[in-house]
Amino acid sequence: MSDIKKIKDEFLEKLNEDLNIESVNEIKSELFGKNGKISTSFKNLGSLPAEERKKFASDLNFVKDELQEKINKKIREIEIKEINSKLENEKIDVTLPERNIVQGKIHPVSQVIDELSSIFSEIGFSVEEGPDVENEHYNFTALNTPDNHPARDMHDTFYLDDKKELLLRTHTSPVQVRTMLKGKPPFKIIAPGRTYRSDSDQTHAPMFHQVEGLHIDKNINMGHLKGCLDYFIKSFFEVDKIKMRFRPSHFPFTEPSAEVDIGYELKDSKIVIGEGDKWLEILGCGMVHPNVLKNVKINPDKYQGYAFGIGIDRLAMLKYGINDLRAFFETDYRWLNHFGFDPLDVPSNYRGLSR
Ligand code: 2NL
Repeated sequence: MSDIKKIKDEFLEKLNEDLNIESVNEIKSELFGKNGKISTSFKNLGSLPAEERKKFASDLNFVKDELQEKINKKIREIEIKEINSKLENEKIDVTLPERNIVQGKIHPVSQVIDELSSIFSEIGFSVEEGPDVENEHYNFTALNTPDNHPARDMHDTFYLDDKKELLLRTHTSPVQVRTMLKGKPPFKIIAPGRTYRSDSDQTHAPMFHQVEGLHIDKNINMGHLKGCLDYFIKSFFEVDKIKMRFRPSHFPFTEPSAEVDIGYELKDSKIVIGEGDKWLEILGCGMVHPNVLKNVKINPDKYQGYAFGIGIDRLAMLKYGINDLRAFFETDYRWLNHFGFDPLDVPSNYRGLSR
C-alpha cells in the first residue's frame, strides 16, 4: 500500500506543476506505458498472497482512476490555456489599413478585338481563329498571290525554313481560307489576330494585329460591303454620321479592290471622326477574286462575296488617342495602367491600383 501511495503522491505533485502537453504525455507513459509504474503494479498482483491481493487491487484501481482523471484534467487545462493565449495574441486589428489589391488591365489591342467581335457579331459575323505559323499555300497561293509577287519578298515575310514553305502569317486571310475549305457557303466571318511582317519603324511593328472580314453568299455585291463598313465604322467610333469614300486600289485576292477613307477634323489637336474635310485611310477591301473562290472549291458563278482587312493597332490608336505604335508592345506597366481597360467584372472590394 505504501508503494502505491508513494506513486500517487509523487505523481499528483508532478501533475500540479506548470506543464506542457509533451510533459503530461511523458508522465502518462511513465505511469500507464508498457513498463509504467501502474502497469507493472498490476502485473505484480499475482505474486501477492491471496489475502492481500484483493485490497491491493482495489487500492491500485482507485489510484489508477485518480491519476487518470488528474491527467485528463491537466490536458484539458493546457488545451484551454492554449486557446485562450491564441485568442489573446492573434486578435485581428480591424483598424489596420487594408492591403491594396493589384488588378490587371486589359491591353487596348485586346479591348479593341473584343469591341470588334461584339460589333460584327451583331450583324451575323462569327469569329474564327487560326495558327500564327502558316504554310505558303494558305498564306499566299490560295489567295491568288503568285510566286513572283512583291509581298512574297524575303523583305516582308518571315520565312521559317529554307524552302520557304513555312512562314509567320502576313495577314489573317489564311484563317478564312481554312474556314472555307472546312465548310460550305454561306460564310460570314471575321478573323482577328496577330500578323507578322519584317518591318519596323514609328508606324510599323514586326508583329501587329489585323482583323479581316469575309461574307460569301449568293448575290452579295459591293452595296453589302458598303453597308457593312458604314455600320461598323459608326459603331466602333460611336458616331451617328460618317463621311466615307472608296478609292480604287489593288490586292491580288480581290477584284475590284478599294481602300476606304473616313472624314475627320482636328479639334484642339484631337481627331474627331465623321466631320471635317480631312481624309484618313482606314482599311482595304474588295470583292473576293474568282480565283480565290475556285481555290477553296467554291463556284464563283454561284457564290460571290466581299472581304476587308483592317489594322487593329491603328484603330486602337485612333479611338483611344495613342500616338506611338511601339508603346503597344513594350510591356511598360505604367503605360498599360494608363491606357489599359478595367475588366467588366470588377471585384466588389476593388479600390484601384496600388501603383
Ligand atoms: C489591307 C487589305 C484586305 C482582304 C484583305 C481577303 C481575304 C480572303 C479573300 C479575299 Cl480569304 N480577301 N482579305 C481583302 C481585301 C483587303 O486587306 O490593307 N489590310 C490592312
